[in-house]
Amino acid sequence: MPRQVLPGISSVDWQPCGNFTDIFLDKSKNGIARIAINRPSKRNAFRPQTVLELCTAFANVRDDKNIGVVLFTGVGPAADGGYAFCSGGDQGVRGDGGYMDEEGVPRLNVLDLQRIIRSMPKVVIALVAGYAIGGGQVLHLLCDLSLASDNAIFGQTGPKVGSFDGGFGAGYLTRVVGQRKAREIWFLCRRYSSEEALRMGLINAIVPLHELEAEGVKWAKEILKNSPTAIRCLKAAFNAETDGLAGIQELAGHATHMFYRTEESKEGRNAFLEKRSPDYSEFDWLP
Ligand code: S0N
Repeated sequence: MPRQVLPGISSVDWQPCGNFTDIFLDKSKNGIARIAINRPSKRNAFRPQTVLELCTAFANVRDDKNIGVVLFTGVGPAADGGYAFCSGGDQGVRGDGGYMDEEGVPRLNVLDLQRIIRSMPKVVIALVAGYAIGGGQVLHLLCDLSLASDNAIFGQTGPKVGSFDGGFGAGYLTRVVGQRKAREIWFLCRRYSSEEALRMGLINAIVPLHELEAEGVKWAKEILKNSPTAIRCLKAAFNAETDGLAGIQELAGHATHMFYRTEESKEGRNAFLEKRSPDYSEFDWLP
């Protein structure tokens, strides 16, 4: 029996992977992975250990050539009935210089996680049930697509709790919802319903809570019918529009990756190994 992450019936025979304390990583046989923060009693707030495990799970999925789409979510409901995708950094372990790990080292390692989600050449779909607040709202923002249940609530608390995310959390949010709305979200720290989130372009669709995972699986299956290389390059292209040289590096890396597979590129490698001059004469200078 696959472990339950969200309410509702899932059509996927999830296989548990890895040995984690704060998260679940499950994979299906048909190209989908599911990563879930498993701290419902804390509204799925992340501590350094949670982020470390999320980085490990996302890196695992990135390196798995059988996986094309990741569903990213939070386990719910909590014992008190509350739901959250993620409520941001765990304020209980926030020290003077960051979030304290087991060794007492202050960390902001969620920034590493943000970059992994953004740059991995697979599609990440956020499934938001309940709160996506603070650093949790930023994590949801960085996913390629976002499906929210009708009970989802989005917002920032940074200026209330003495923090802010001036990276993707402000800059990329502005690209998604525009300058006026982004400033409103951060300056006023209001909460927004899924209808409001849909209207401002923060999410792709609203789904009844009990159908959220099934809808995520449906979207994943549609994506998986398409060309992995086209999707990979498109994701990098969307990132390149905002991410400067780091974004161009991603897109160019994919181009090099594809070039390696051509006869033209192989001629250069073969000539070097055979200690001769390369002969590119059969390759056209196409317009
Ligand atoms: C999520 C909220 C709205 C849920 O309210 P609700 O349903 O009424 O439940 P509660 O009773 O409030 O909560 C249930 C239990 O969960 C605990 N809890 C909830 N959120 C957190 C949290 N973030 N940290 C620790 N514990 C949490 C509650 O304490 C409660 O437990 P008990 O019953 O034991 O008391 C509501 O809970 C809420 O508003 N939560 C806080 C949201 C928040 O302010 N989050 C932090 C925002 N900041 C960040 O995320 C920082 C991000 C970051 O790391 C970063 C990244 C880049 C650059 C900078 C930073 C930076 O450090 O700022």
